Amino acid sequence: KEYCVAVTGALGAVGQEMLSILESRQFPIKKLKLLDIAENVGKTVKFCGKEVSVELSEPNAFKEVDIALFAVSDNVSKKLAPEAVKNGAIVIDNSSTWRMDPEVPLVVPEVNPEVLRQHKGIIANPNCSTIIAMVPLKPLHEFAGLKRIIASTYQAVSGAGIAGIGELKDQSRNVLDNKPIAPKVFAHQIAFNLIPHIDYFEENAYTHEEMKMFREGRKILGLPELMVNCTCARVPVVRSHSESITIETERPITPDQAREVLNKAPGLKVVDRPENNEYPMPVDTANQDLIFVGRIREDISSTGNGLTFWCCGDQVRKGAALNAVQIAETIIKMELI
Ligand code: 11C
Repeated sequence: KEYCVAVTGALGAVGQEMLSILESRQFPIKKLKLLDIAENVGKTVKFCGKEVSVELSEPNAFKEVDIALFAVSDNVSKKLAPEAVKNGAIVIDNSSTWRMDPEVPLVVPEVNPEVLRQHKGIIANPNCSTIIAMVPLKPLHEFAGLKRIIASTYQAVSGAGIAGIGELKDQSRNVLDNKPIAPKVFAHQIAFNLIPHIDYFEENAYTHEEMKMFREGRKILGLPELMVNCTCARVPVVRSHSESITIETERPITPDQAREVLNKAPGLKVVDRPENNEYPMPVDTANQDLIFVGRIREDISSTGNGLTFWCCGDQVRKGAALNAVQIAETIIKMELI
């Protein structure tokens, strides 16, 4: 069977990546609709060798749509997603608007596909750094039972969209040429620096990005009591987020056991040969589908069962566009459409 698929926000960084993934994975598309804001209407995008025109993203555009992939802002999603559902589409939404809504499944297909059965039209795609952490954490949880997570993220500028990449490149040139810089996308200079601040500060002094790992992680893993402490930093890397993760588990797990478990789990590649200087790095995971995991070792500070590892993943692909397309593939496979 083939489906009418809409990509909303088709000209943005995530929308463009969604299109390239739909094409490369030969998603069963009967008709493709590209939707975007008024100023982009009429522009064309090549898909499977044909030029497709961008139409206005508005409720009536979803009339014949089976699956709508949303890569739009929170405000647009809040208004438009319910309208798309009313018009008969299943919405897979990349914004943060619906993620914590108890009626909305929050899904990483390798981790919790079963919750898709409860969908009522809108399905939420988690935050990119959360997705990247969940893929290795799930199999470790199944083996040893997660009690606590301490994570530090090193997030690429493309997490802030195409403008973030431009700012890093321009600033890098200007700093090297001793020219003045004027940060716009980020609160401070990002070239030759890092910024321990992503999204706004909440009342508890953690950033909203850090609390996404806490709240979304608990929901995805189905562990409402899980202890999560996260620090998120923006680093001068163009693409792919990296994360240092330490876990405390109910039952013991050795680094060898962890490697074995992670080697067998879906969506992962273990790259862990420190003797050959082999470990995951963002330059190696950019444009890759898998999350790379390495530096797997005992947490030598732990009083219980502690394990530490490092992972990297392309946040535009697995952290956003690919995960959304995989959700669409999963709802088809589970016959939920
Ligand atoms: C970043 N994680 O790297 C953000 C981008 O909630 O979907 C995605 C924000 C979100 O800046």
